[in-house]
Amino acid sequence: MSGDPGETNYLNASHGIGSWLLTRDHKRIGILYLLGISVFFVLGGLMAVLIRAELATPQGDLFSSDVYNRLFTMHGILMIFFFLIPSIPAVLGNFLLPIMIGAKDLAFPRINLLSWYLYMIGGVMTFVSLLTGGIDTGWTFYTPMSTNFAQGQVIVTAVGIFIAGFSSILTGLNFIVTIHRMRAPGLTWFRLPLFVWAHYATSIIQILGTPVVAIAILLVGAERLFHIGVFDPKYGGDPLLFQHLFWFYSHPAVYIMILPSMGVMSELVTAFSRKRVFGYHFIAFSSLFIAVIGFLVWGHHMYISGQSVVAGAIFSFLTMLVAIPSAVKVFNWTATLYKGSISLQTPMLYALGFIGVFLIGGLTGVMLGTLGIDIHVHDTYFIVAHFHYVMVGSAIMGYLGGLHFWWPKITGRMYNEFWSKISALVIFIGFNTTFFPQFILGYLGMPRRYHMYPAEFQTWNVLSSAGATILGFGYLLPVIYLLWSLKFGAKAPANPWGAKGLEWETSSPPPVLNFDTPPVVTEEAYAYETSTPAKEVTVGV
Ligand code: HEM
Ligand SMILES: [Cu+2]
Repeated sequence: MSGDPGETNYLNASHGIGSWLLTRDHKRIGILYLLGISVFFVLGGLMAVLIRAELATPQGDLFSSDVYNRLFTMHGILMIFFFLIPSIPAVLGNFLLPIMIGAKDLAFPRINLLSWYLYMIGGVMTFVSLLTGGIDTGWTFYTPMSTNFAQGQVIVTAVGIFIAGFSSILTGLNFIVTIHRMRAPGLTWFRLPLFVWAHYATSIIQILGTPVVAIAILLVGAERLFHIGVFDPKYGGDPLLFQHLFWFYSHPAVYIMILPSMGVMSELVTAFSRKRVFGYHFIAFSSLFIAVIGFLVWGHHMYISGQSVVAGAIFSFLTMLVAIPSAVKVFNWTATLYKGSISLQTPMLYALGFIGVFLIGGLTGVMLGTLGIDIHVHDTYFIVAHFHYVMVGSAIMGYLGGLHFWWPKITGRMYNEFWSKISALVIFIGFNTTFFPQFILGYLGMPRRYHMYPAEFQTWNVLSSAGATILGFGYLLPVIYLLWSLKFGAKAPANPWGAKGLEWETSSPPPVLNFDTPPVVTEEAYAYETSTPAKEVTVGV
């Protein structure tokens, strides 16, 4: 296939800001998301740096408790609703899903563009709420804090998140219809790449879960304004109802963040060990299983809310169940690596990092699922460590691994392999130095969401803050060498990694309609054994 300079592709087919802002090309929309998401990630990241600076010393000497509350709230909201949830589906999913199934675009290109606008409007509103006073409820919006006591811009933020929720729902719908209706001839369900399966499962969660949280958050706003009595006992409401509604979405939502990353993992592990993925069907079905069971475990966030022991025990059991499909995936990736011909290029470094980090995140999740342990560490830094291991460690590593894997396809340029390897390493070290000490802090009893702490906790906190600095630099590096590659990077061939999958059969960057000739699929995904041996490529500027 062609990758010749001078050829028209989706990037140079039309010019000018208008051609981007009104585009209906899923590839360009993926890039629009990439820009939006990166901005929110940087903003959320700056807040994280401020939080860790405050926590480097036991006294609250940098911010008042009030400002600190607003900081971690906005950090959580930006990172979860405006970075993690859309990151892989909206950037990589948008770009790759149609290409991977041999389609010309998503089923509803205009709705896809609308989704991006909704996302941006929601994000800007939320950020404006910060500039005009912010909110101090935590990203979880717990009542009665959020309805009766919180200061600031709860309503503006709630509406911002509500609007962005539509973006998530519409993207999910778009993906599901696309996967059902637009697969290339010969592409049966069990020939689909596992990345597509993961997005299918994610989309189900987005469609079923997001309306619940959107309405719950809207009700918080309504309760604040009109005291309608949904959450306020004074008018017949129940503050605990909010937690049920919130976690009914927000537990599945953690899988919106991790499932796409797992999908990326399946692609990376097979491509860089040149092996058919081990247990294809198990991995595909485990995604669906997670999507279903994920809706039944929300009560593990409410063990100490006063719910009955029976409810606690049932939620504990179901929580353990949901760990099984996660473990299945980890076993299958490991088995894929076994006796594979492994090459340690940058995306693979991220994939291996993912496996290590997710193991710790998942196992501590199982610990938390145990009633007794959870009661001890509830609302301590142990929780913070657990969810950062799964969300920052695993989900972002998958995102970065995927971004590096498909960067040549997306941009048509190779990045500097030396610096990308360094940054993968720095991120791994920085991440673990930041968050591992928090398990210890939490176990020792340091509560989350305080800006002061007893002096005896300082050593671990300093370690964590130092790690955060390293991590920050680690994240900065890709920004630099990826931008650099756009101008100075070597031209990417159609298939720089010698990987399998339809996306590697079209040029880099792809033509406007993805393929010069519509593809026909004749073999299963990851048919590596039947292919020519791995092409080692030197990647550099
Ligand atoms: C093996 C799978 C997992 C299990 C068994 C598990 C279990 C738990 C439990 C029991 C809690 C509640 C602790 C408490 O509040 O006292 C918790 C909290 C949390 N988990 Fe997980 N988890 C798993 C995977 C994940 C994944 C994949 C993510 C994200 C991608 C995640 C993100 C979170 C978050 C954000 C919280 C804290 C929420 C908050 O209170 O702010 N977990 N997890
Ligand atoms: Cu949960």
